[in-house]
Amino acid sequence: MTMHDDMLLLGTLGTAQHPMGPDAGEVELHAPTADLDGDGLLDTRTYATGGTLYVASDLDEDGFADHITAVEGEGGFESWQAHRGADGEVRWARTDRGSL
Ligand SMILES: [Ca+2]
Repeated sequence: MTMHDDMLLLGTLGTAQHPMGPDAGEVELHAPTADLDGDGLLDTRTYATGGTLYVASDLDEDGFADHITAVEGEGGFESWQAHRGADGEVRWARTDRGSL
């Protein structure tokens, strides 16, 4: 992970100004390191910022994350899925939450 990628994510997530949520907006995914769906293409990477670990996946390979799971230091997690609305804006819907 490079500092540059960290700064890109910090610009969109994990700060008080931009918490993960319905209006988090598009999240660019650079240099994925894992193949989550097993199709042979790298689609997923993790980021740690502000005490939270984010697992971000770009399953349709458009360069933007489609799924994000955020795991907090206390073990709580939330999973989110991106949807593009008729207005072209990306919004995130929480699909799961719980505790590890
Ligand atoms: Ca995508």
